[in-house]
Amino acid sequence: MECLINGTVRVVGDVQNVIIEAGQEPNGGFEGQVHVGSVGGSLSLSGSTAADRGPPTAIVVDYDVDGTISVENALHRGLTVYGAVGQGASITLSVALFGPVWVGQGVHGTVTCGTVNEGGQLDIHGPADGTFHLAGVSGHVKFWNGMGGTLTATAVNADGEFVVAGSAQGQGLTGTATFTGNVNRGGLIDITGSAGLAGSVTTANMLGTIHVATDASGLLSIGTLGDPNDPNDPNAIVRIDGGLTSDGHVIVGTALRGRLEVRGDVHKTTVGPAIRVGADVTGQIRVYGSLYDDVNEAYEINVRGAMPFPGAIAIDWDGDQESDVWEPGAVIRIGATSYTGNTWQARVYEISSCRGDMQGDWAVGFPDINPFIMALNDVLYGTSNYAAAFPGLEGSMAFHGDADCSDVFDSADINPFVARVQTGDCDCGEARGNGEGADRMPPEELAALLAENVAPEQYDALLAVVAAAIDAAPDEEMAAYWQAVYAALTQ
Ligand SMILES: [Ca+2]
Ligand SMILES: [Ca+2]
Ligand SMILES: [Ca+2]
Ligand SMILES: [Ca+2]
Repeated sequence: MECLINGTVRVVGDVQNVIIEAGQEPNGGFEGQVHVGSVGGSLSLSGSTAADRGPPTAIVVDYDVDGTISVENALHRGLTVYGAVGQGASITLSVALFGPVWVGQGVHGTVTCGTVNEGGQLDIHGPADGTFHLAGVSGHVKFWNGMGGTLTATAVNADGEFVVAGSAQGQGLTGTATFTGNVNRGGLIDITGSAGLAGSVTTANMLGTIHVATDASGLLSIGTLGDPNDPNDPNAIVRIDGGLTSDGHVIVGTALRGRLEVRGDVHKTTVGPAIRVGADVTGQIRVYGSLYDDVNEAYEINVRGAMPFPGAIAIDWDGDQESDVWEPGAVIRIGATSYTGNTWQARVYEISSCRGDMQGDWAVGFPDINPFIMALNDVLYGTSNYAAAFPGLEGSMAFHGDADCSDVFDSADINPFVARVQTGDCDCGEARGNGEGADRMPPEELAALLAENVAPEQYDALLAVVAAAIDAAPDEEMAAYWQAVYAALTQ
């Protein structure tokens, strides 16, 4: 069958061969609709589908595609397949996608698509164990029931979304997805199905967001993480809400300048270190849970470069949880140095369980005064100087600053903090952490101690904190005490 049409072609049975010739935008384009039962042969639009003309959906297939559908120019309007794209079958959208493409019952064959433009949408429902070739993603691509096939694409651009969802157990990214280009700023790869990242995702440089809503038991491999012009890029985020389980591992080929967050645990693998970075870390690796030892591996986290400031790695990043541990035997290797436990001087942290320990050495004392003043000042005045000065510790700042164990870090913690500095007491519990039990030093002595341990540029912050202590004093005696401290500091 060969015809030129301006209206609707409706074929109730199986289409064997249909060629529709249409002009190209802006002068021509296919303005009608092809509505068929199933496609056993080939259905081809040799031009583009005209934008803003004709019915919203250019091609409708009520059942399966077992042959080929091709659009040799841009698809401005929709393509709907209510059935499946069978094994050996194909849909080829040669140039670009501006409208919605919807497949209801899975893809076992091949889908090839030019750039998915802003407003363009590719939705695949049902099993997707076929082959997918996409150009750049500036619109939305969503696999509703997992992706178990092979996908190649170029970049994910700003506002582009590549989503692998799932509605049942075992659905997630179980196949391989390879992005030969970058995930650009504002671009998103989102794996929300319950199987998580069980297959692999490979990208070039990553400046946007990769999110895995459950565990990662497969491979996430990216080129550089973060903006090459920004050593510490807080907007390039790889976030795994679960753990790195089974053989789950993350490889950053060169520098890590953004954030790598594992919100669960880093478990044993059989495939080498769970986290590997090929060059320097100047961003952050945040493990919210535990770092477990893999007895078969020398290192659990391996950074081949160095970790200059502000690079940081923190285990139990979000604050001390007793069940979250850096397991003995687990090793973080940076360059030629192996770390086997908390090493605050190198910003390799197992987050401290010590209240008042603001710089991460698992003790509370004079060195904590300066960071405490800085942190409380941030809380009171909305600045973020502590996060900048102590990268890796901002997630646990409120825990450590909460010297009175009230679950809130505020001015009421000043007094108990000063008591802890004097006694070295780290713990919460009965008759502890409330500042009692420490002999209060004379206000002039405390003022001298504070002044001595606070950096000159922090002096105003110190005065603000002492003023806050006056306001927060529980009684007149304490208020008078802090007024005397303030007077001594401002003499
Ligand atoms: Ca090991
Ligand atoms: Ca934790
Ligand atoms: Ca300390
Ligand atoms: Ca508190």
